[in-house]
Amino acid sequence: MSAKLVMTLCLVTTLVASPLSWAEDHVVNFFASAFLPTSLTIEAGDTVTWNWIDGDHNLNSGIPGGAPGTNDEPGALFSAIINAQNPSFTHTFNDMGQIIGFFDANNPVQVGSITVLDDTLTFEVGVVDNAYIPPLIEVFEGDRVRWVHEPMEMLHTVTSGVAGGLPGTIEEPGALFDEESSDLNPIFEYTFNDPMELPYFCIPHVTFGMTGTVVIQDRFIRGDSDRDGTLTIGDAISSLSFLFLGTATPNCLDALDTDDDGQVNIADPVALLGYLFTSAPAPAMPFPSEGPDRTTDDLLCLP
Ligand SMILES: [Cu+2]
Repeated sequence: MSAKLVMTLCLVTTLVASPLSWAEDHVVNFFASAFLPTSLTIEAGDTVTWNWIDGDHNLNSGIPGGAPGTNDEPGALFSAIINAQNPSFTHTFNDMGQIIGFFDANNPVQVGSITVLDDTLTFEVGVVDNAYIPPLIEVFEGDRVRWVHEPMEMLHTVTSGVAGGLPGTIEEPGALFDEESSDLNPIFEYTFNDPMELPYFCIPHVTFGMTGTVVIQDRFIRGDSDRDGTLTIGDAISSLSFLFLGTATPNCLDALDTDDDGQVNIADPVALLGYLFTSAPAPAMPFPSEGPDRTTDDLLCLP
């Protein structure tokens, strides 16, 4: 079996495959006294290129007279002269969930906007009966968790770390948060931006086992087994090595699950090679950009 695979791989390797890049480029055309389109919806990591067609333009991010210190401030994120000599300008948008304005300072009635989509979610955990329900929650970086105190329930805390956790580590009590959960403070929400496995506990009731865990997973590209940001034959080789040569278990098994069936097996590198070298379908989401896997399975993506 594995000898055949190696032969197949050797054959396939002789085909020259250039790494593919997944971020999309969107184009705005600058005419003499207008640009088109005036609004765009893109994903984080995408680029927008402003292209000169005619006229003399002074492209600025923001809105005319926008508040200083905000993204509305003219030129806060980018500014560029666009004319016959400087016919194009490209900017990459990396921050999710924002609406970024742009306008032509030479003709400030010309305004446009770019919406960068947000694919994060908010999860809820109940605080009731000396327990966090559910006690284990798996999210992706950028997601929020909201702890909701049941009315009339006794006072609890939502405290990151473990009781007696080592100072200076993520287990130190309150290193990230230490909030009262009570009728006076019924909702505590926290945004998780760093992948990790985070324990937390209730100070008054930890001895009754009132503890919980938030697993914050890394965003990934499906099929990108070696986590280098592009899909190449190297990803198939890395999957096959794990499956058949006994190399270490990757931290992000989710990325290996090309066909998103919740299992990592030979079908995954086969699907990947099929996509790269034949007309087989592309991997399921998250693809082609990095993102969370919202389908339910047992595979995790840890950093
Ligand atoms: Cu408690």
